[in-house]
Amino acid sequence: MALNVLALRKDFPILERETRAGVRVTYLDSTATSQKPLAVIEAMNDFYRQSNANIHRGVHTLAEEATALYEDARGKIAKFINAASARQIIYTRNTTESINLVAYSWARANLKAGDLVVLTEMEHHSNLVPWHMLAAERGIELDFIPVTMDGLLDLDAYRALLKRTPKLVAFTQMSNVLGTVNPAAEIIRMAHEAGAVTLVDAAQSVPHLKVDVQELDADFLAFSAHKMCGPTGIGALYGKAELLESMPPFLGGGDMIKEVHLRSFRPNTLPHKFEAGTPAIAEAVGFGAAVDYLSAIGMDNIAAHEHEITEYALERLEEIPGVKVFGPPARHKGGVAAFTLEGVHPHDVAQILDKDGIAIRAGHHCAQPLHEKFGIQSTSRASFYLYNTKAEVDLLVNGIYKVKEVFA
Ligand code: 7TS
Repeated sequence: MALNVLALRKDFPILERETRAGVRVTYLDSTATSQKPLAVIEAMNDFYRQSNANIHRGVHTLAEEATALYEDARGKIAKFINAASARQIIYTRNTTESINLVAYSWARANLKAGDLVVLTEMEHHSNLVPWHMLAAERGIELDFIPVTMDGLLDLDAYRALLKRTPKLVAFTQMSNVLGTVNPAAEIIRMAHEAGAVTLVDAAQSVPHLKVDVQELDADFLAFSAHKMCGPTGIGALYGKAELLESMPPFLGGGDMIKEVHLRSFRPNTLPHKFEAGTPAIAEAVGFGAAVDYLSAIGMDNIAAHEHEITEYALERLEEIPGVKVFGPPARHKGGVAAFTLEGVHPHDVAQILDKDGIAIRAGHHCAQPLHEKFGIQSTSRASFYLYNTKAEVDLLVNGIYKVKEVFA
């Protein structure tokens, strides 16, 4: 079913906004964060107007209501990624915190000096730096699945890395720069055959593709609400129950305990063991509303729409003399187009486009090693979501021609 994009755009009040007089925003930066539909804004607003109280610690009506809303949202998120149980969804602040939770809790309990962790060359800094920190602290070794010049993972090189029996394979399901959608199920199957645990950075996949954690057989999977029409300040870590149960707590404090004495404590059961302190309650409610919103539209419909826009965008961008788009062809790719324009700094491209209300990002997009691999410092990046149209791609392309005129 084709999306009725013009109708659903009305769900996003910010898309009506003018960034300067008479210039309506063309938002092409959803890879950084998505816009939020009214359903999410109103769910959070209603929570504060109607049900606000702290959770898990009151018997009064508001506390019970707030707890139920917080836990209902967890159930929705579990169902959205087909987790077997809501206990396997840990609320965190974002993907970054989810990955750090695995690095601090699972990895510190299970990895020792000399153990190998396999990452890829296309990782976001949030799936690199926690492992650098552990390497410095513990002496674990890191190695990387190379990225080919076409922007794909080199699976033969991966096969060779697996012979060194890594303990963990942690990789992004979709690159935030190249847009590459990696063959996650295959990567996980190969890791398991070699005896490794897997961690999927799903920050860019869960918002855009149907992700089924049981079908993938992922051990851990991390994502953020803010990239999937939900609020900032909340994300999730999915984990296999036996792994999460065997792991020590991450942060200590209220809510994550069963009992506390002056000299000891007993941790709580899942998922509370990993949720210390008052969490982001209204944000959890907003996260649940975002999942409802995306589910009602259908992830397959969203993915098909984005594919159509991306195919069109790549075709139009590649027509522009001096433009080089990075990453694989559209069939291997989500809605991301990172590019360079010959003779013009990526920041200048973004700044000039902003004058026409076109919002794209420029920089290394927190994937500096990937840019180094391609011998560049930065790119301009347009990214697409369910609310973007081909007309917006045309605005982008016309804008780039204007940039060329400025620098001619
Ligand atoms: N992993 C990937 C693949 C990402 O794209 C991002 C954010 C993260 C992890 C971290 O997510 P966070 O919610 O914890 O910040 N990516 C981007 C981006 O491309 N531009 O801004 C943020």
